[in-house]
Amino acid sequence: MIRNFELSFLRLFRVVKAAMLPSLAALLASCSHNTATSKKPNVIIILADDLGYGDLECYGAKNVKTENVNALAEDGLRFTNAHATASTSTPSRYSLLTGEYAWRRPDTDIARGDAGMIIRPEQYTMADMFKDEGYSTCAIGKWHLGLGEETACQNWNAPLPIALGDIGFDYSYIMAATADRVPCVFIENGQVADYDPDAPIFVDYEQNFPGEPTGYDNPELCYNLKSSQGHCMSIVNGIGRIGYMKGGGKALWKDENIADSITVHATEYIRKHKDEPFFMYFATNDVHVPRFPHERFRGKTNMGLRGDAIAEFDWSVGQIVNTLKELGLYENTLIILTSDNGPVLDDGYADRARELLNGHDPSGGMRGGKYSVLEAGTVVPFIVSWPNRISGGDSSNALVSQIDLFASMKELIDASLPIDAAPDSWNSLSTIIGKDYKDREWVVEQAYDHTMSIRNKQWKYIEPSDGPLMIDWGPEIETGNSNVPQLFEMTDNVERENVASVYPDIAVELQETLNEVRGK
Ligand code: NG6
Ligand code: CA
Repeated sequence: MIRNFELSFLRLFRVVKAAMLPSLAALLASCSHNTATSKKPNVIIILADDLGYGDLECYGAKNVKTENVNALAEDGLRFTNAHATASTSTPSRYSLLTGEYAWRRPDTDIARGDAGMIIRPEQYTMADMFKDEGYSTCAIGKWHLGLGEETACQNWNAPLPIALGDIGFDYSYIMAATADRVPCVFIENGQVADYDPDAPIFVDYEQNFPGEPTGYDNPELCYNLKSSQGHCMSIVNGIGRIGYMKGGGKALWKDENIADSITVHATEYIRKHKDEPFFMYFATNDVHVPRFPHERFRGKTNMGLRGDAIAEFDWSVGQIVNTLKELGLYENTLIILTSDNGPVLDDGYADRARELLNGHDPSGGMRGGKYSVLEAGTVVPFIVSWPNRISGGDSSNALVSQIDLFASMKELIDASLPIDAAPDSWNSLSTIIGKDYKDREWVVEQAYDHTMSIRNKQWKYIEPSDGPLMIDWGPEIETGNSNVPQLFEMTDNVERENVASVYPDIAVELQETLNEVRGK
């Protein structure tokens, strides 16, 4: 553990006390009438993976029942113009947890399973903030932000020298990267959970281990899911993965049990910490590939594995909410349910996601999807519930961004931050909890190839880029790239007609704002 006195000492000096004026948090606390409501709220971020704006019933989906998410939206506030900062996982999650745009750093693209820790112990995270304010903190589920000191140098058979405990999480039970990347084991507090000493774990992203089967050589061993693209290296649980791995034994996960494992760890955590404020980062594997939901969700929808994975996600949400209700914690828990990026259908496994849509539109009518700079890449479901403070049943069309969650949570708990923490995060608590409907001045969006866009409520500008018009390695997704500047009027969140030549001043102004944000 690097977290030591030196760091805390430094932080102590770097800390600047929050504003002189009473904060919204203080005002909220002062108008409460009993201790139950003035107690610091628990905070849970439920972060789905690749869940599109149109994938939930309360956002218009017809082919899947998402009653638990619907109920959360009924009790809270449903946003219709909320953005992730990037249309892929690693940069999106990096921004959310650090309050810094991922594109400010060169090493935040989709991470390998053996990536070294991208957020280093010196960097102040949202979890650090909650911890410093007396919260218990945990991360459960998909991580995808690297582990250990250095890429490709981890010893998976011993405690990792640095892990989530060094960036503010008291407890963690995570998948190192994604379900389609090795190592296919859970890591609990920096070491492999259920470690099997008879099956030491080795991981390599360059070459296979002698004698180990791969999806390339032994496709017949991919009995659970076939690849449609890539995913042909090591085979675990009858599914080909990205990266080579050997060993694992009883520690290897079964994909059909991932939702159960992480959900049980989350509900257990809530029970254990019911008497103290807690912050939980609950990042599901659903609905990322390989989609392989438990058999009790099979056939719940007419959309095959992808639809059934949405049903499984909804179940996880229900388990968390029911546990909170049972313990009397629901009213004073602020839940933010959202997704790391937009939807994709065929993302490298032959799960027939496209063929079985049956009229479903994961992107909710927007253009593009995961990976793209178009709206469906980053406009995500965003539901906020906190019965003590939010009366429920409302929706908000305010333009909001996940980058602002850090500063907004700071306001919520009246925290002090080191001076250089969360540099890109702005406080929008009042909008997030529905006290107002103020739009963010602009949001910046990053595509997989780093094409950037900036939009405000009325206009969206996409920088010129020489990238392809469609993703050129598999998923059938429009990128939004063009070699000329693009400007769209965003009346219904759809990029329809490029009007850059009709309103050149607006295009130039947005490009200048983007340059300023970048050059900051
Ligand atoms: C791509 C993978 C895709 C998914 C994605 C990351 C292939 C062919 N495609 O490279 O399956 O893992 O990376 O998704 O390997 S994310 O949501 O974690 O960013
Ligand atoms: Ca994702």
